[in-house]
Amino acid sequence: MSKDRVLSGIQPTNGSFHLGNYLGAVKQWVELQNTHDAFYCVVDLHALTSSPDPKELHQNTLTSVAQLIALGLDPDRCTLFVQSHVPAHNQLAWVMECLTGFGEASRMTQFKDKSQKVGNERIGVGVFTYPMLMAADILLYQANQVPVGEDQRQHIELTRDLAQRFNSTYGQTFTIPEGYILKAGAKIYDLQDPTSKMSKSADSLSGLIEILETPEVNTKKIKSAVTDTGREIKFDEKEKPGISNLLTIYSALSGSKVADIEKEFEGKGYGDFKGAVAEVVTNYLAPIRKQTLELLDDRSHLEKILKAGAQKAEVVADKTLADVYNKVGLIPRG
Ligand code: ATP
Ligand code: LTN
Repeated sequence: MSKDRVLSGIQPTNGSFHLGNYLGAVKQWVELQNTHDAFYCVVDLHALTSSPDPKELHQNTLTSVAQLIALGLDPDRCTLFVQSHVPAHNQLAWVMECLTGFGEASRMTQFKDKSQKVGNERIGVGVFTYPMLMAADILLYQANQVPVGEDQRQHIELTRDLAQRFNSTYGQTFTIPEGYILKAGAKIYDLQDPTSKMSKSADSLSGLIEILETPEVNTKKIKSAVTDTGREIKFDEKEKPGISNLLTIYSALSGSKVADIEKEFEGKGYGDFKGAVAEVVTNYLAPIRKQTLELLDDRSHLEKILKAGAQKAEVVADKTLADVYNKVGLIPRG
């Protein structure tokens, strides 16, 4: 029996991923490459919607690829590629845009939030069509599952609607994908504001644990994380969001159960616990940071991996695109 297929993407919008990106998304990608036919892309075209500096986008795309490999993606066991290297993504996106209602696209909360922030005159049309490009990313590969965070649920729903609409208008073409969305436990919160998620777009970096940050800086951030009143190390998201967040992080990276960690720290104070969390985090991240920097030093090796990834991806993507073009009535070039 052939394996189910998964596809996911991550934007190269920052120099470093943070612990939320890893525990909420990339860790699942690493596990899924063992059981699924997995396609993962760095979605550089999506990143253009936030008008990044060209040099930064270029470097962040390479840094993202290097980090994904250092975090455990194995280019021999999954297809790792850069979105803009496979032109079929844009080509299918146009077909998806022609299939989407204006009202339907206007209801996407990510678009609504961003357009409210900057206003209709300044919001780019790319932010509006972002979900149709994402639908193309997924549908080109006939993915069965899409591992993403909760914030992407609405985009997956739209993708499913578009796939169903296309199939019923033009005949069976696309696999209908499902979101592979983790439960609340995998959400990591800001160290300074443990009620908001750890996010690249937070106002301050002090609540963010970045994968590529030095151990000294990450230790300092963890030691100054906001904690709660009382002195018990106990998981209680309502009353103790700060300590609960640190327990989630400690548990995810050490493999110990939360209950066992609570026992281990019985009678000890927040200071001891934070020191232990800092140690687990920095020990976990040290080899990842080292390998990322080594990979970035060997540009031609990275480029080789990306070339092979794009070639593998293109075979699947071009087949779907040709089928779509044929079904909607475009004549083949011959
Ligand atoms: P921004 O907050 O600026 O939108 P981000 O930090 O959320 O950026 P994305 O590139 O949008 O990063 O997300 C990449 C993946 O990481 C997504 O699947 C997303 O759901 C997941 N993710 C992001 N932040 C967290 C978090 N704090 N906890 C768990 N998962 C997260
Ligand atoms: N919108 C997603 C990134 C993304 C994606 C995709 C995720 C772009 N294309 C295809 C899964 C499948 C985000 O912001 N996290």
